[in-house]
Amino acid sequence: MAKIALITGATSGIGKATALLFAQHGVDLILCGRREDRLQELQKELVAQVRVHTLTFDVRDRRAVEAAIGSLPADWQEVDMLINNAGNAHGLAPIQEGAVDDWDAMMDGNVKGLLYVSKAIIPGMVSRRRGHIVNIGSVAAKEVYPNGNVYCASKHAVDALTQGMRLDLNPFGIKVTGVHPGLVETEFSVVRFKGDAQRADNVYKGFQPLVAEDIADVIWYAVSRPLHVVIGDLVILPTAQASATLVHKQV
Ligand code: NDP
Ligand code: 8X3
Repeated sequence: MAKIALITGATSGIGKATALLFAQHGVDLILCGRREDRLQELQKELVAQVRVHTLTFDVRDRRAVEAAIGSLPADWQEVDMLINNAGNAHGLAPIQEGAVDDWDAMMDGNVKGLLYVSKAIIPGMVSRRRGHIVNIGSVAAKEVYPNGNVYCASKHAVDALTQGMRLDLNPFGIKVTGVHPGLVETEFSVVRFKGDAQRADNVYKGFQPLVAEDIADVIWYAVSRPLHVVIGDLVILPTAQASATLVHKQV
């Protein structure tokens, strides 16, 4: 029987690329996001390859998360792989100038949203004594950069939760992996800069950034290891990037 993966943030970027790659490997997919039109488009594209079920919800809305995952039909409930990918940065400002709404969006989405989804999936994995959780952190989970304050805090929390999950779920044979990308050209910066495409483009000028497929590749590598192997933690950077703050750009 095909394995089942639930991917949050499947409407774009890393989540979408992961869905496309998993489908090539015959993994049945539960695709989640807020933009229902995109989920339906992706479902149409993939349904010839694998079974696809879509769930439209905002990860920040605890009741919506519970209702959506609680609504899964019986033949979708045994989730083998949870890819906690949904998340974004909102704004890039010094702490004294940051917008509280942006802080709420990041802490509620990147941290609490990941927890709500995990809470809905983990009990089934525990009772089956198997499963794999992949949390998408960031280089911002490992380092703090100027003006990144709350986004970095949210991703440091993801890193801590990844480690905590690995400890607590260890007796049940559940694998937990942290995937921490550097600069990946997706819709991420357009969201961070609130639709300012020019400013977003500038982030990736002068060097070759990662693309979403690079990270999907790493996620697939992690989930396709033999049963006795867990990839604990991976940082993936573009070759031009040495740290959160050092990127070699050609001017
Ligand atoms: P995108 O903006 O392209 O994708 C973000 C995805 O998350 C979308 O599918 C979006 O779906 C979903 N999402 C965001 N907020 C919510 C929410 N409140 N509820 C439900 N879904 C939500 O960015 P990326 O693909 O780059 O980002 C994916 C993950 O990778 C994020 O966690 C990000 O922090 C992380 N990351 C990104 C890096 C980069 O440089 N791009 C580097 C390191 C980590 P929808 O809007 O339809 O709800
Ligand atoms: C996304 C990469 O450097 O903008 O997590 O934080 S960065």
